[in-house]
Amino acid sequence: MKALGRHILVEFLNCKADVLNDVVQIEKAMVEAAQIAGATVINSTFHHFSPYGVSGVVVIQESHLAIHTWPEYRYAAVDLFTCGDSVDPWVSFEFLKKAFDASYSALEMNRGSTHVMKKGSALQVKPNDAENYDPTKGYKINRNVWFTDKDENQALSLRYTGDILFDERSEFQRVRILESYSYGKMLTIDDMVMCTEKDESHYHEMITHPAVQAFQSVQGPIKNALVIGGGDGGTIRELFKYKTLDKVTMVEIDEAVVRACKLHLPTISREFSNPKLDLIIGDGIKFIMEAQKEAYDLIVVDGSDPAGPAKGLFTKEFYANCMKALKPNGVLITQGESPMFHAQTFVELNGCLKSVFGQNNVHTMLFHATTYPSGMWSLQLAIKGQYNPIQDVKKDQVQKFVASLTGDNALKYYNEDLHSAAFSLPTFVKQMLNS
Ligand code: SPD
Repeated sequence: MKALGRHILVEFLNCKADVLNDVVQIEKAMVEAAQIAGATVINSTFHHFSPYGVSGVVVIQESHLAIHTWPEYRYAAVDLFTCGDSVDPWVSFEFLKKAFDASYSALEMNRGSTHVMKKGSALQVKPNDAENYDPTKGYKINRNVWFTDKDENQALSLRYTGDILFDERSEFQRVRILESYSYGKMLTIDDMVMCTEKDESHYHEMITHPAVQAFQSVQGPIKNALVIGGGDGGTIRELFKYKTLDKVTMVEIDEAVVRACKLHLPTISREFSNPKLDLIIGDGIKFIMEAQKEAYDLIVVDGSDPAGPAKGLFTKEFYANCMKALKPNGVLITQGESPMFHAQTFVELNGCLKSVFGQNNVHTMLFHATTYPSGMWSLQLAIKGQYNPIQDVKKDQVQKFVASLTGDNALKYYNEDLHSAAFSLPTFVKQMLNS
């Protein structure tokens, strides 16, 4: 190509009027149009005008897609501007034509024809090194960038420096490590925050210690644990604070997550070298289907949200298999999503676990997940036995354990008071679970 970019000016005519006035649908279509063409979406902003019309832009790593609609004329003016060879703007065009059910006229222009320009040296323009991407170093976007974890109506955004330390599309998902301004490095999967250096302790301590402490109060030292997911290594780091463990088996589906975290998040992933760890890169759902009966004291389900490969971690079949693989008095703990952000999944997962483990054997905990949407996150603790993780826990034992951890091992979130506090639920959450 003898130009820096390709710019298609499109007149979409005879479009569906209701679509052209629906800001949510338009934004979704424009973002998908970018993604389907292989572009990397940086951000999008869309606005609805009263009474009719939508304007918006999707900023992509390779330039932008923009739209202005006049629903009363069933008309949309669209700009599809891409740079480089990796993205074909006509793929976005085809997608939008279908989405708006439109007829069209379109004109393609080359932008920045190189034969009329000379590359200057005086400006010292810093190259974007994304094209020479090296997973040990990453690359930088020289822009003002936000990472946004959102659904259609709510979002949590963290501003990051533009340093993208790791960025790979694995067989399952897009795995990135970004440098944020306020929370240190963060692991993201697709468009969701998985953990950040600053607040990962909240999640990893709470998904581990309440369950182990409850188990140990009744059954004695923990020996054998299984982690499904947990590819960043934070959960096994917490587990290996129990020296009585003979073995921890961890089944993570995506080796890219483990590799990324070993490279860039050493404080989280430091126990991957522990000789008591049996790390299996494979499907946890299949693993548990074939697992030995009554093998584990503890099963931790440290998965992602119920989209992509983690979907199967929210089913009755999966938990029935977990129940079989637990020893008598064994404990299962799973991340339970947010009562505010994923109300339905939160309630359904609790019901699903009760149907497997029994109505009185499933206990909900809440904790502060400051970088997950809504900031309010849950864990579900299920017991294969007849004891209670709050009343039967030996508080002095918890206190002793917490006090014994010093230096790098010291806990930042969990303690003996929080053990029972985490099970105290706000009224609206109790009502959600009883309805
Ligand atoms: N929305 C985020 C839910 C992610 C739960 N798992 C995080 C992995 C941390 N080990």
